[in-house]
Amino acid sequence: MKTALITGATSGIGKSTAYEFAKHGINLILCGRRQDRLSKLQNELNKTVKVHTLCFDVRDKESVFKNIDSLPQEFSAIDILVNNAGNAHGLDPIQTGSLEDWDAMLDINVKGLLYVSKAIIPKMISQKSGHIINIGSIAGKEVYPNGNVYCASKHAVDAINKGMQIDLNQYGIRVGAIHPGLVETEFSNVRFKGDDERADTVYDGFDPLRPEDIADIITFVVTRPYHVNIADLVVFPTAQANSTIVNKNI
Ligand code: NDP
Ligand code: 8X3
Repeated sequence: MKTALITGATSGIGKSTAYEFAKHGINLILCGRRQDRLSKLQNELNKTVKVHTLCFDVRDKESVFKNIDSLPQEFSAIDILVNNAGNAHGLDPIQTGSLEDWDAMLDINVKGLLYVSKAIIPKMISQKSGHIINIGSIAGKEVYPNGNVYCASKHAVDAINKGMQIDLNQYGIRVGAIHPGLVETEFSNVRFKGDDERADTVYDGFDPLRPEDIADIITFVVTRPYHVNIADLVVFPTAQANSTIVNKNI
């Protein structure tokens, strides 16, 4: 049986991926900052697979390494890492963007992903196998108005994904990124700092992706035969053509 560590498992894409992996018999290490949600998930999913939870902030490098080093023996071999934790903070032009928002996006989406990866890659190298899925975004392929620093953070994820592919290939480790377009999760609620009305308008008038759609694709990617590595994948809702064109009410 395989074991997967999923960051950002308390909501959205990460949470749906936990459910989908459980259906496929993949044991789970679920990570996030909200212990109540982690405990609830553990209670539900441990009827099907073994579940361990780790409550830490990916920005806190000491905590990242301490938590991953503390894994019990039965969870210490990690076959799959889903680097999913992340968010946008704000949607402002570069001239008025807030330093706190910029720090949050670069610290979580880029440095947090790197810390978690650094804690796990040595295990995969010694196993001579492993699979890292990096959750990027269409914002990592294109830059859109007011997206500036969020787009920069996701362009960094795209570059890190490619760098991991090059450096880890010699160890038999699979690496790939999935870059979604608009997925209805708590993403916009976080971006707009709890302004749920504004968040809802992002998904008004068209059928957005659901977190289950991305979880289904992640599961497809990790269940390919070992000689198949899906390296890079952009996924849109049908109504979305690129990062700025969404055809509403058609
Ligand atoms: P959600 O807001 O629903 O989920 C974000 C997850 O990240 C939560 O589980 C949250 O857990 C975790 N997280 C956030 N900050 C931290 C932190 N500092 N430390 C640890 N965990 C953290 O959003 P999505 O599911 O949509 O986002 C998941 C990923 O998908 C992100 O990387 C996002 O950029 C990407 N994405 C999303 C798209 C969308 O349209 N929704 C499109 C393209 C990419 P907790 O708060 O408990 O810590
Ligand atoms: C999330 C999708 O278009 O809001 O990464 O940047 S978008």
